[in-house]
Amino acid sequence: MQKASKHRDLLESPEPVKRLSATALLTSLILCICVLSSFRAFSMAGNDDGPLMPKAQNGPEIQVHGEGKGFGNAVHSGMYFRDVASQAGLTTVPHSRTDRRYVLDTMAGGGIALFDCDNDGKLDIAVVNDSTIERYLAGGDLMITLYHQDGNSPTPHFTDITESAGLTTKGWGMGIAVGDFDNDGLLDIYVTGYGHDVLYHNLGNCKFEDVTKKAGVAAGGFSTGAAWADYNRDGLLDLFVARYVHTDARHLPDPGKSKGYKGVLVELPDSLAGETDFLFRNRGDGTFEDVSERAGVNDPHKLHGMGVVWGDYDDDGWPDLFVTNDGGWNFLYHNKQDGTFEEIGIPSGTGLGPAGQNYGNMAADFADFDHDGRFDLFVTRFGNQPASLYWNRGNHQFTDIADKAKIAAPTVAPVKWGTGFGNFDNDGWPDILIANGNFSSLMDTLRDEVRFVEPIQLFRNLGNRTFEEIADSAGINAPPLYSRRGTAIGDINNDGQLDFVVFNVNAPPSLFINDTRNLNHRVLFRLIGTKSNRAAIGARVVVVTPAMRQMDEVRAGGSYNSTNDVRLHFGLGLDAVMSKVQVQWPSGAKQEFVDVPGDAIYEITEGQPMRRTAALSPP
Ligand SMILES: [Ca+2]
Ligand SMILES: [Ca+2]
Ligand SMILES: [Ca+2]
Ligand SMILES: [Ca+2]
Repeated sequence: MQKASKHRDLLESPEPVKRLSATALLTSLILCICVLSSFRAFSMAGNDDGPLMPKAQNGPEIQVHGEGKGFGNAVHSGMYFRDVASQAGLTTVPHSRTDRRYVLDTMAGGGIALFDCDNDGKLDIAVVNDSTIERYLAGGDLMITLYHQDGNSPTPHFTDITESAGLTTKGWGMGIAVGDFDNDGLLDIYVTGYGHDVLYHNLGNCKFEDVTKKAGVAAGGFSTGAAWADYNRDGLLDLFVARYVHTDARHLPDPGKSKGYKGVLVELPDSLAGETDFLFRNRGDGTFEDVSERAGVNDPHKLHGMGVVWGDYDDDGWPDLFVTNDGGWNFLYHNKQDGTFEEIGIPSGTGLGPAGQNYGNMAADFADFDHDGRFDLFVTRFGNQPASLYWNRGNHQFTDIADKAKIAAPTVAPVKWGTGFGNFDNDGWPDILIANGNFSSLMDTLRDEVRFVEPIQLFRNLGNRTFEEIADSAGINAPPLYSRRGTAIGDINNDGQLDFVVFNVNAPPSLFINDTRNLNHRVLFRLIGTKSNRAAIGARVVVVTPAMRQMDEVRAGGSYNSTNDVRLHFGLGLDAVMSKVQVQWPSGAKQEFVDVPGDAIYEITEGQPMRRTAALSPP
């Protein structure tokens, strides 16, 4: 009964829809009259089964709506991590600096990708390289560093293979999205950056070719977050790219002539004009078509785009798109199933802060953190602004419950960048990782400002829609600390426990290996599409155990300009066997497996039996 009253309590939180509507209108007036018109359109659509309530044609029938169920029977011992980056060979130092003055250098760099570049079953690591204005003007730096995992010892080992891999295009990198655009079974790399982006085609054995020109996806300007998804469900991955502000590296303003920030001479993005965003439709012949405008996702308001994540938040089988904007409302693009999207950020409740604030949004991730069968959304932000946990109430409506969930207060102060849901202790409840750090070491001259180097935060999901911050006790903030940016989550040493890599400004990345010891079972699924896109981006898996029902989707791009392991990981608590595993493929095909033992890594090829590719040692 306690559960039911908690649920009711959330539903009855003080008139979230009405309050948001009023603030939405106010903000809209200030921002742009266009928002007002989209708000009206939504209000009208809400009265009938209009464009916001599409009927699924080949959509999923997997529905697991119900109450969040508390802890179930999982074991909760402390989590523990070790940063093993230097022992593991992650030692390449980027060309960068910390005393950043211009928007261009305060915002550049940040992306991390975890992906298997040669299909040997072990995750490799791509780090987006930073640069400096001087180096960029002299031709720039290699856009990424690729570390190949080549060790078999208990501690993983990597070697920098960037040059031999052919990843030699220079520029100034920002973000990374990994997906198999040509369905050849090899993951390809898209790197965003200032000036131009790069598409690297994977030729096999971690060798790559720059195919940007032929593909037509250079974008230009100042690209930030990017992510792959098959938005029109033709079996080919398409690519969304957000862009930030217009700035010219050759004609930067004199920061001495701006008022700076509290006396520190830094350029701030608020006064800069923004740039539009791109959606590139995959034609299937190695080229892409810019469909941004036709699809309604080109951002004519030119808000300052940052993070990008795809997720089917309304369970209609069509991938929707969330884009965070810095100093503007977030875009929630609902996929209308006809090649177009409807932007419902503000009316859905995901556009603004809990009281309608227009925040400096950074990164976002989807997960059904409370097991009610709907994907919720987490958003990180600039300093002095709380993170938001947008709880999905269904019917395209979200409520920010970060305060009740005990996430708002601890996240107010730091400048928050990378984030991701991951079940780090295998209890089945997705936890939340946040990487922090102020934008320039020049901020350290101000007494009351958050530091350039800030602790990482890890919020353990308590299973009752509240969280507890445990990063320090989990060893994550053992020195040395860095100014953090992007995060990528995945099981790097294939032991069934989620590890993560964090981008550090002006230093090699950190590699946090998860050494948590408990009795919880777990499972990983690698999905391979046949009719669907081969990397199975957008495939949904529902895992049912006696204690709980969980779900997740395969994504290719998220966090702050980063990409997590495409394998789906589930903690199973004390249940060693999954009574049901359901797969909903982007093609519309469905598969169901029963009585599947945990403690294994499985491969599921669309339309074929599940195959165990590795056993995990008993917990
Ligand atoms: Ca490929
Ligand atoms: Ca959808
Ligand atoms: Ca949920
Ligand atoms: Ca691991």
